[in-house]
Amino acid sequence: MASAHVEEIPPPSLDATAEQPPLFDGTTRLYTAYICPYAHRVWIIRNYKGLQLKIKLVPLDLHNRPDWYKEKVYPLNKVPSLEHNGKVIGESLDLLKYIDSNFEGPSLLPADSAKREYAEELLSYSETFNGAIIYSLRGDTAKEAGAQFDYLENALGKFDGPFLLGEISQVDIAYIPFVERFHIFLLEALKIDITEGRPKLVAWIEEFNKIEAYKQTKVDPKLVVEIYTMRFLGRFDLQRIYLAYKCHFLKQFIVGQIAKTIFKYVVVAIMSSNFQLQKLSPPISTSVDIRLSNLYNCIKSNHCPNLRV
Ligand SMILES: N[C@@H](CCC(=O)N[C@@H](CS)C(=O)NCC(=O)O)C(=O)O
Repeated sequence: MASAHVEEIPPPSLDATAEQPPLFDGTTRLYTAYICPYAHRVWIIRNYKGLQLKIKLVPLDLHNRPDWYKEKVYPLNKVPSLEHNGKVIGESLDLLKYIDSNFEGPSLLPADSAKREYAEELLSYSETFNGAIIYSLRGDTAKEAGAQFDYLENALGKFDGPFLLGEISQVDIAYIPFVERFHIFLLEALKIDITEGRPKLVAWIEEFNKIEAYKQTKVDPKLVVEIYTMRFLGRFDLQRIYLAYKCHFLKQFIVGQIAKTIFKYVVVAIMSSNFQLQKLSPPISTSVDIRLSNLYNCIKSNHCPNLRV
C-alpha cells in the first residue's frame, strides 16, 4: 500500500532567469519537468513511497532551461536527475530502482523470482514500446501503435491482479506516464482509442486512477495535445509536403509558396540593417531591394539554377 496521503502543490518551473538552488547542502532534489514522461516516472515513485518531504521537487522549464543546470548540476542537461548524498544521478529507469532500494516506503519489486525476471524484460522493452508508438505516427498508427498496446494487454494477463506483475511495481510506473500521454494524444489528435477492445488496459488505468500519489502527478491533457501535435504531427506534415512536392501536379504551387515564405523571412531579416543602409547610403539599399526582387522572381519562375526542381 502507498503511504499516507500527502497533498502537495507542485512548485512552479524554474526558467533561465531563476537562481540555482544550493547544491549538495544535504537536501535531496529531484530535477524534473512536468511534461516529461521520463521524469514523471520518478515523480510517481517518490510520491508512492511517501517521500514528498524527503525529496524536493525542482521542476525546470525545458524550453528556457537555466544554464546552471547543465553547467553545475547535470552535464547531460536532461531530466530527470536526482541530487542525493553528494552526487547527481540520472536515467529514469535507474532512478526507479535507486529510489526503491535507497529510501523507505513500500517496496516496488516483488520477491518472486519469476516476477523479477519478467520485470527486467518489461523494463527493457519500455523504450521499444515508446519508440514504436512514436514511429507509428508516420505510418499506419492504429495498426502499429495498436500492436504495442496489444503487447501491454497480453502482459497484463500474465499474473493475477490488475498490474503488470499482479501487484503494483516499478514496471507499472515505468509505463504509465507514456500510456497516459499516448492515450490523450491519440484520442484527441487521431481519434484512436487505445482502450477499445483492451479490457485489462482499461482496468489497469482505472486502478492507477485510484492511487492518490499518482493522481497528483497527472499531466495537463491540453499541454500534451499541444506539444505532441507540434512535435510529432508538425514534423510529419513537412514530410507530407515533401511527398506532395515530388508530385508534378503540385510542384509549381509549392515552389511558389516556399519562394514567398523565403522572401518574407529575408525581408524581415534585413529590415533593420536596411534602415541603417538607407540612412548611410541610399544606392546600397536600392540595390538590396533589386537583388531581393530578382531572387523572388527567379525562384517563383523556377529559373534559378540552384533551386531548379
Ligand atoms: N533516457 C533518459 C531520457 C530523459 C530525456 O530524454 N528527458 C528529456 C525530457 S522528456 C530531456 O531532458 N530532454 C532535454 C534535452 O535532450 O536537451 C531517461 O530515461 O531519463
